[in-house]
Order: sequence, then structure tokens, then C-alpha cells
Amino acid sequence: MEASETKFRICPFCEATCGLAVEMRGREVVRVRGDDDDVFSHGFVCPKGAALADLDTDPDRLRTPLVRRNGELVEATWDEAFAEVERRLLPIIQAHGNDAVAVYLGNPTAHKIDLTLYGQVLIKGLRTRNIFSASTVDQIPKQLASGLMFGGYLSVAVPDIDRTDYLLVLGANPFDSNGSLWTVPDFPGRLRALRQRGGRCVVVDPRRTRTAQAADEHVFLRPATDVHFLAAIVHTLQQEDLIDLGRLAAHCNGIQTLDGLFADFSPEAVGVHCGVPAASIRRIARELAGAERAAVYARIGTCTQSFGTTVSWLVDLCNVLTGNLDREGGAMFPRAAAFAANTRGRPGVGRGVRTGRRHSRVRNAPEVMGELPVACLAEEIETPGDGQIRALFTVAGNPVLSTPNGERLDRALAGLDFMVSLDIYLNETTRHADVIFPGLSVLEEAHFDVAFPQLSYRNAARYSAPLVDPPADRPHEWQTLLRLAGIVMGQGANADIDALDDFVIAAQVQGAVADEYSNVFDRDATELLESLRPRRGAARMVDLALRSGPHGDAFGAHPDGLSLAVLEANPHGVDLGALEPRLPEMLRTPSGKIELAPNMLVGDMERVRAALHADHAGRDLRLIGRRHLRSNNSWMHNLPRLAGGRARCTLLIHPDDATSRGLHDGGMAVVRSRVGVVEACVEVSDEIMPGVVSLPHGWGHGREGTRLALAAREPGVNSNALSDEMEIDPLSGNGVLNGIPVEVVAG
Ligand SMILES: Nc1nc2c(c(=O)[nH]1)N[C@H]1C(S)=C(S)[C@@H](COP(=O)(O)OP(=O)(O)OC[C@H]3O[C@@H](n4cnc5c(=O)[nH]c(N)nc54)[C@H](O)[C@@H]3O)O[C@H]1N2
Ligand SMILES: Nc1nc2c(c(=O)[nH]1)N[C@H]1C(S)=C(S)[C@@H](COP(=O)(O)OP(=O)(O)OC[C@H]3O[C@@H](n4cnc5c(=O)[nH]c(N)nc54)[C@H](O)[C@@H]3O)O[C@H]1N2
Ligand code: SF4
Ligand SMILES: [Mo]
Repeated sequence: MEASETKFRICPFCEATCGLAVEMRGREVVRVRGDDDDVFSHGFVCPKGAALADLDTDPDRLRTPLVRRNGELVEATWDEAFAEVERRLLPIIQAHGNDAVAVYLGNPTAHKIDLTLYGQVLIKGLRTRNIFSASTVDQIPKQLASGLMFGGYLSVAVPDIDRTDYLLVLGANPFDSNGSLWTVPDFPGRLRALRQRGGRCVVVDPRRTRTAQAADEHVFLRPATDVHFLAAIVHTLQQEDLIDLGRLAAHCNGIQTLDGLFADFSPEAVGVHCGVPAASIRRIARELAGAERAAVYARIGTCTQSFGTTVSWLVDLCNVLTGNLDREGGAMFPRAAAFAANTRGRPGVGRGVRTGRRHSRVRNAPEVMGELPVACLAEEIETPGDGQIRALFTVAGNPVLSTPNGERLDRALAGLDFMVSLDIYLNETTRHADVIFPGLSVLEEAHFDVAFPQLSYRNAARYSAPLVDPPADRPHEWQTLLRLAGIVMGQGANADIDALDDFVIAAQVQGAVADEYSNVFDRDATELLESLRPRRGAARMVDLALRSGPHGDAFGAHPDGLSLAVLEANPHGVDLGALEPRLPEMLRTPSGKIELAPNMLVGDMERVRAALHADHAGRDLRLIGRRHLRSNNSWMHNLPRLAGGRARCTLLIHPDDATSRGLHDGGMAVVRSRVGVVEACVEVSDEIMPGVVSLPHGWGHGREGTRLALAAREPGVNSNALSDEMEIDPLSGNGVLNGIPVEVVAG
């Protein structure tokens, strides 16, 4: 028998980016463990990482393009599939213009270099205003708040968990999610260490999650009232004279604007609304201010609500006002080795961020970060007129299951003139496509994280080479995206994509040598391009970004610096040390200061005030989501190692609410919202607070035309049949996926 060999690969499934040790025999995966020598994750792994092999061998995973012929999706050659795109798409663009074509980028776009880097090339080539992504059902509120305060959409402060004494967590469950906008493998171990050294962790969540159970204190909070809870924390800091900006004082604008802004939000005024005793809010404010080193962290539960941006601002306001931003043990800014906008250009000042440079056609929702809210996608497809969306590219996304009123979108997709999907499955969304281009096996791809080192608990640089070569005839996804870019730019299905790729990298090199603050300023672009040879595609872009980045070798000028070759020689990664203070150098606001009181957010406080007094009549329960360790959004339910066990797509309900409705554990309940109705299996538990029910998202499999045999056996229901596409955070455009008013009756 062939000897086995252990190879190393960063896990691409979630933001923890664990290093995996993959034992292989030839092309076959024998075993997957955590890589103990990984400089960043030190051996941590979860069941999803270990299921890597299942994804490689999944018989349902697409390996050949599919093209719709006479209504049926049938296998086709790559050339046939690209030719079909050219044949069908170009007439649509010619007749109706570029805006008639929309793009939706899904979550794996943030995890896969090919998709991250070349998705943008396709978008540029398309020149459409209709760009959508999973960002508007996820983190865009936090990005907007960070952009307004610090000047960069990825300048997000993360807790320095290994050195903090106090961690306040709202709306996040890293025990199951492994963290988000905070790359922190082994959160459970780090929390344990924090508590062992005498630190304290408080979790604010409408459900007693595994994270809450492991913390020192769990505070039940009514969904979507975080904004009031945090306003009361700020109120208390102000009123009790607990504000101490420390060294940040010199770097802040707008502190006076905050005076009086929170006057109406005393803990006593918001307590009942939040479902939290006023005394607890006051105490938490005092603890936060009194702790030697503290950090506030909030995630999905606080972003996917109508005050998402304002809550995200208040989180960092708490960090700043208690003197905990940008200091050891507080909330800090990583310094990534590549691709970080806050390490480029002039340090300490920049253009800041602007939104609303254009608006959606039907609802007039403002653009943020160059995109429109995905909650608007269905109406933009359905509503006739100039600028109507007639064709769609989905790239690694499943919006039918992941976006508000997904069932309406499901119907809208059926009405498109043409749809192309880059995906590895024929699922609830891609079943509507006319052409599907599959990605490679996870074993066949290189890996480099573009975004997550900008959000990491510690600075490090890591790269994974492919574990095995792809079959010769199968393109990398960057090549697929370039061919599609060639088509939409009118160069035809057989455009010279190498020339296109050379063009793209040349522009990036030009940008680097023109940046007077870069380590390659004024260098000869041709010489730099020459030394990137023979790399191509994503690897070449990564090499350029590393070498011209803050730790880079500057193409020889700093011989000890980083390059892709250095990372290839270090398969367990290169540690770049604990986070270090970065203010004011990382700021990119026009003022060169932290903007504590951006107009947009101060202005939103009026709405916050009104919500405090809104009447809560109507549907009596509030629906929230949840995540399970062995699930990943909508697309890992087909893997044997992760499937099975207890049913996971259940409606969690408090015993009191169950009793009053005649519901019992294991029985069925009908859940109705303004937009939809589902029938779900009931799970009675006091881990959820009274008045709140929970359904996980990403379920609702087994539809006609999909090919997910195992997932179809335990299909679950689509929780986004209940979320309302008309409810968004007006500032960021993010969908409201938590706190949805619902009515529940026995089924
Ligand atoms: N109710 C509710 N809804 C939610 C959430 C919630 O908490 N509650 N969470 C939201 C969040 S945070 C997110 S990020 C979104 C996710 O929203 P989406 O990104 O739309 O959904 P995913 O389920 O992540 O879909 C990923 C898709 O990528 C495909 N894929 C996987 N690997 C590859 C690859 O290598 N190449 C290609 N081309 N495709 C690949 C999968 O088959 C799948 O179709 O859902 C959101 N929706
Ligand atoms: N196992 C697994 N891991 C994942 C994913 C997955 O699907 N499965 N998805 C990945 C993705 S795309 C993302 S973005 C991250 C998300 O990572 P997290 O942000 O940690 O997401 P969740 O685990 O959904 O935790 C959100 C918490 O918010 C709570 N919540 C709901 N509404 C409110 C509210 O109004 N206020 C407060 N304070 N809390 C509320 C919920 O009860 C829940 O415990 O996870 C990633 N990792
Ligand atoms: S926590 Fe699990 S899914 Fe996330 S990166 Fe680590 S092994 Fe992969
Ligand atoms: Mo996400």
C-alpha cells in the first residue's frame, strides 16, 4: 500500500481559519486533524474542518459545467458552457445595457482567494450598478460604522482576548460559530484562559448559548434592543463620570456632540424595553469602566437588525469612552501582511467612506460599499422598466435560503431571462441557473485569506499550496471568472485570459509603485512584474500584496521580509506577533481623527428614541436565528460526517410560551410572519427567553431540481421564508434577520 503523507492546509470554511494537518494517501484523504504546529491556530479544529474529505468525495459536488437544454440542466464541456453565456448574455446587455445584469456574491467569496480577487475583475468588467452580496445579510453595519469612525470599511477593532480582563459579548456565539469579524481559533480555550487568570466575560443574548453557558454571566435581552442597552451603558458612563479616553483624547473628534445625546436612555428608562434589570445595566457599565483592560464585541445578532449600524457604533463608542480602544487587552486593530487598505497610502489620514453615491431603482435604498441591499434583489428583478434586472450571476451564494423573503426571490429567479452560477452544488438557488460553472475540490485549491488577517486576534501570515493538482482540463475559479469577464467586456468566449490577467496585475503593480508610502515607491514596474514570474492568477496577486505590504521584502530591498516564497517555505505560517497599538497611523478619516459622532449615526438616535416608545402590539413572539457547530450556512448539510444526529432545524420555544399555545416537544408548530409561513418541529427549552423563538437558517432543502441527496433526507424549513425583505437597516441596507415578529400556533 502507498505510504501516507501529511500535508497542511488552512481550513476555508469559517473565519477561524484553522491550520489543518491532512493525512493523504495519493489523492485520498485518510484523516484530518488540527495542525499543532500552526503558528496561529495551534491544533484547534472543529467537525467541519475534519469533514474536508467528505466535501472532496461528495458525489453530488459538481465537477462539470451544467447548461440548460430544453429546460433541463445537462452536463456540458467548459467551452460549450462559456459559449452559451456569450450567446445568451450579450444580447441582453446589448438590448438593455449593463445594469440589466446583476451579481450576487455569497459568503465563500470571502474565504477563497480566487473568488475574492477575481470576483472583482468580473464586477469591474460588467460595469453594473446592480451589485449585491451576503454582506447585506451579515456584517455591513459593522463595516459602515467602522468606516465612519476610522475611515476604512475593514478597520474593525477586535478584542485582544489573550490579554483582556473583561469581555462583553453581544449577539455572538463563537462557541458554535467560531467567531466572525474576529478571527480567533479556539475561542473556548481562550475564554477559559481569560477566566482562569481572573478575568470576566458577560454575554448578552436572547438565548443561553454555549458561549453564554461558559461565561461568568448571561444576560437575557429582548431581540433588537441592543441599541437601547448600549445607549444606557454610554448614558451611565457619562452620568457617573466614568469616561476616560486616556491617550485617545488627542485622536478623537466629536466628544462634545455626545453630551446629552444619551440623556433619555438611562438604564431605568430602557430596562423594561430591553428585558434587562436597570441595575444590571448600571453594574455592567461600571464593570466595563472599572476593568483594568476590557473589550466589547458584538456580532450577527446585533448586525442583522434595523439598528445594526448604530449598535455597531455604540459598541466601539463603549470601547473608546472607557479608554480600551487600541490598547493591549482592549479592542485593537490588526496589521495584516497583505491587502489591508489601512496599511496603504498616507498614514493617519484618508478619504474616509461615503455612501449613497447611487440608489436602488425600486426602493431608492442607498449604495453602501459599492453595493445595494440584497433585500432589494427580488423587486429589482420583478419590477418592469428601465434598469430592470434581467440576468444574474451568483458566485458562491445561496440567497434563496440566506436572504430575507427568500421564497419571493426563489420565484423572482425563475423569471430571469438568464442566470449563471459559479457553485459546487445544484442547490435551491443554482437550480434556477442556465449555466453552472463548478469550482475545484477543496484539495485542489491554494488558500490565502485576504480579509481575515485584518480581523485576527494576532498578526500572522499563512498560505496553503494545493494538496493535489486538479485534473488538467478543469480551470481554477480565477480562470473561470476571467473568461466570464472577457465575455461581458465583449472580447468573446475565447478571449486571451492570460493577457487579461497580465493587464490586471500590471495595474496593481502600477498602483504600488505610485504610492509614495509603499515600500516599492518609484520602483520600475517592469522589473517588479518580471520578478513575480512565473506565477499567475491569484498567487501572483498574493505575492505582490505580501512583498509590497507592511512586512514585505520590497522585492529585495528588505531581504528578511515576506513574500509568497517565504510562506511556501513555512507551511505552518509565520507569526508576526501580538496586536500592537496602531493609532493614529491606521486612521483614514479626512480629519485624521476617530470620528466619535458621525452625523449619520447621531442623526439615527431620533429613530432609536422613537423605537423605545413604540408599541409592541401585534404578533406576540420574536423570531431569532441560531448556528450549530456542525452546520455552515446552507451548504454543508450534504456531508455524511456532519449530517445525522438529532434534528437541528427545530423551533426553540420557552416552556411558558409552549404551554400557552398547547405546543409540546417533538410536535409541530405553524410559524407565521408578515411574509410567509412555515411548519416546524418544536423543541421546548428554557435556554430561550420567554417571548422569543428561534429557527436556524440555511435549511429548506429537498426542492425539485436540486441535487443534494443527503441534505434532502433532513430538509428542514427555510427560516428566511419568514424574514421580511421590506425591513432593513436604513443606513447600511442590511437585512433584518433577527427579532422578526411572528405568530406561532400548534400545527
Ligand atoms: N435568517 C438568517 N439568515 C441568514 C443569516 C442568519 O443568521 N439568519 N446569516 C447570514 C450570513 S452571516 C451569511 S454570510 C449569509 C450566507 O449567504 P450565502 O453566501 O448566500 O449562503 P451560503 O449558504 O453561505 O452559500 C454558499 C454557497 O457557496 C457554494 N460554495 C461553497 N464552496 C464553494 C467554492 O469553492 N466555489 C464556489 N463557486 N461555490 C462554493 C455553496 O454550494 C453555496 O451555494 O446568510 C445570511 N442569512
Ligand atoms: N457552525 C457554524 N459556524 C459558522 C456559521 C454557521 O452557519 N455555522 N456561519 C458563519 C458565518 S457566515 C458568520 S457571519 C458567523 C456568525 O457568527 P456569530 O455572530 O457568532 O453568529 P451566531 O452563532 O448566529 O450568533 C448570533 C447570536 O445572536 C443572538 N441574537 C439574536 N438576536 C439578537 C439580538 O437582537 N440581540 C442580541 N444581543 N443577540 C441576538 C442569537 O441568539 C445568537 O446566539 O458564523 C460563521 N460560522
Ligand atoms: S473552526 Fe472548524 S470550520 Fe472553522 S476554520 Fe476551524 S476547522 Fe474550519
Ligand atoms: Mo456570515
